Amino acid sequence: MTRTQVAIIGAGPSGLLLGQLLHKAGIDNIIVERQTGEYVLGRIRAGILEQITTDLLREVGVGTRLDAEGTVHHSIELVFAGTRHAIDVHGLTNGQVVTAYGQTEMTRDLMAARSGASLPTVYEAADVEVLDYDGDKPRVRYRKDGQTHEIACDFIAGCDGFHGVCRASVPKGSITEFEKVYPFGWLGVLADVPPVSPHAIVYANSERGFALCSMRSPTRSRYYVQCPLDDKVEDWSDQRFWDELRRRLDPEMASRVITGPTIEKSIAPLRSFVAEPMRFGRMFLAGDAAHIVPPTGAKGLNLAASDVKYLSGAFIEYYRDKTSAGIDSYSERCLRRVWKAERFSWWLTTLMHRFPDTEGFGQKVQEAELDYLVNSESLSRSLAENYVGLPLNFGER
Ligand code: RFL
Ligand code: PHB
Repeated sequence: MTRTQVAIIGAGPSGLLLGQLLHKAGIDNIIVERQTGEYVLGRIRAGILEQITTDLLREVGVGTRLDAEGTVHHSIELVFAGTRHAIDVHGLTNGQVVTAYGQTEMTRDLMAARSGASLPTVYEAADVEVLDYDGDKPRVRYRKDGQTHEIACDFIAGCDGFHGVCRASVPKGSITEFEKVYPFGWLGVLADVPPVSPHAIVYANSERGFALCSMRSPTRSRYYVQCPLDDKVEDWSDQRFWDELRRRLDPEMASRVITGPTIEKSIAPLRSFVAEPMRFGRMFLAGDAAHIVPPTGAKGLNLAASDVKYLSGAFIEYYRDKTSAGIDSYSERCLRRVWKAERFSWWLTTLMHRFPDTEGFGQKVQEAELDYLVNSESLSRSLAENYVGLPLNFGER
């Protein structure tokens, strides 16, 4: 049987970042991942990193490419009722910014750092099981190459995403789940075309539904439009996508959209979800394994980063200072921050999307709220400070 201090399930952003933070603190860890590394890298997802997340990446030594290739955004733009308004995020938050850097790129950098330091990662681990985390000697069991393997550890970190095995292994009576499923999805495309706005991320409310324009680099763009949940990617030719996107923007911006062949197209459902608590004996959930936000607020990946910051701190305190205070407060600390991001993401989703009952009145109320928001410094600041991410110790005494 192999032994390690922390067995991490999942090599997504939370598992990889946690592994790196622990390694920097001299804590052994093994990552067990169901997929291949290429598969993990093939998932096109998030793009917007809060300063907390970029600081963590630099802290673990993977900031070089981020600093060279990431694009710093000082503002976001809101489009509604055929007009466009900038929110000066930088100015409203004492100089804070967000950085556009694809989740794929961040994952690639973390994987390279991990293999560069010869840290163990088991890819293509089948039938992963988390065992005995209620007691003192947790274990992880999996199958690979026709054989059963076991890892003995002090702690298990469940970084295995929404469909992972860790949360699913907890008895139903010990966990409470809160969920809201939205009656629409996002159709996203990636294309090697210059972004419509190199300076801002554009969020559009329109009578035809929501649209989002995000730059990944000066030559690569990510666009989304709200679509019915039962739509299939095959229903959306490139031409149909670009036409629909333009119809949802203000006329001047629509005329500036540069189109081209798409290199990825996918539909994602929108969901809010929180599981409480995030600790079960010696097993800790982090990232999407514990909570999901609709992507409107760009918070999912950033919450994964703040969870593992708290969790690595708790493990460091346990091994170095011989105290379990951080471990004991992990769930409560995370959930406080998680629920604020849940609230923000739900609010922005509700404000920007067309719901089945939006109709004339609902549309007018959304436009009135947006008009109030862009003209009220206090509301604009509230949006901006949530967008860049609340401080890690926000509200703590
Ligand atoms: P992940 O990325 O799902 O990784 C979990 C890993 O665990 C593996 N796994 C298992 N391994 C072993 N045994 C098992 N039984 C396993 N089951 C699963 C999986 O293969 C996988 O490799 O979770 P993690 O690390 O917590 O990271 C979370 C982020 O991926 C997620 O929150 C973001 O992508 C959300 N998100 C966004 N977040 C942002 O902060 N900013 C954004 O701009 C943003 N945009 C987005 C998004 C998510 C989107 N989609 C498709 C859901 C845009 C979209 C469209
Ligand atoms: C992205 O670039 O994929 C992106 C940007 C902002 C969001 C969600 C996704 O709110």
